[in-house]
Amino acid sequence: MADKYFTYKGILFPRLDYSLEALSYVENEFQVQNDDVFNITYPKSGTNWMLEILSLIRSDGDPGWVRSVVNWDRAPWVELQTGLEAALKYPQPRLLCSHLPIQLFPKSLQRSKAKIIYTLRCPKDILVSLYHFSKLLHLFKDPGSLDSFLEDFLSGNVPYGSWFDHVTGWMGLKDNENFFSITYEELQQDPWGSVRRICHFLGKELSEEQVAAVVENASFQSMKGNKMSNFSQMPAEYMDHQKGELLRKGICGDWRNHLSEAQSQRFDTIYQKRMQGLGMTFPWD
Ligand code: PPS
Repeated sequence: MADKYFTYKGILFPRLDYSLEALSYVENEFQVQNDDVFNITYPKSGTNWMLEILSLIRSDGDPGWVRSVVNWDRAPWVELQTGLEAALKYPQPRLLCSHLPIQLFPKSLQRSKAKIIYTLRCPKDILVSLYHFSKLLHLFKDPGSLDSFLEDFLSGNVPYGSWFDHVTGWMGLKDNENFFSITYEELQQDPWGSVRRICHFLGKELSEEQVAAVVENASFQSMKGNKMSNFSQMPAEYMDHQKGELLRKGICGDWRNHLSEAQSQRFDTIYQKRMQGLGMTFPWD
């Protein structure tokens, strides 16, 4: 663990492309602008799907931008060293991504009218997705057995910390008019309605044809076939392309194919304990 990760304020981060200096700069000095749009997620919640949807909304459904510019340049991750450099050079209005828990997010958010889109996903599906991705992404430690990874996940002993803390922290903003939350499950169930709701939040109305173009060009198959969106351009230093892909299955409920009854029950016990105070229900409850 010690070799691949370091700790910043109690949260694990990969050493590759992250640093204490960049994280501290992002938290304390990065200036959020009123016209920034942030795509915020806990890892494996549908970040890249939402990035694609937001890119396509910005280009009125025209796929030209998503087919010509790689996704991490369209919406850089501010906490990555390379992403921070790109974010600082990005012309306004910026489209940015982050997996940061709220307590490490730029403090300047409090003084801004920036829009936050927070995407959530069934945490058991996140666990499974993260387990597979950890085997190919060199930034992450090999996950070991699913049993031990389950315990790491439940205790927040994974990069970006606890899913429970992340969701509890960000959902604390749910009554803020500049905050919009949506689930991966809603995107799957009603992509057209979801895109319309996102457009409405952004104050950008698209025609029915444009909404359909956003949905079509952000579909799993379209993204899988788009080298600007499927991470195939990611250098081998970061990812072992022989071992798998970012766009793995793209379905809801894959955890049922991986977790044993005992593992699922163990998850449920912790989930109920950690989520009962939030007073919210989700599609996977
Ligand atoms: S990351 O690495 O944290 O930024 O990953 P993230 O993009 O958040 O999540 C990756 C999972 O999202 C799935 N995905 C999609 N599902 C449906 N439709 C579309 N268009 C789509 N794009 C990405 C991707 O397949 C990962 O989920 P799993 O369950 O591993 O397949």
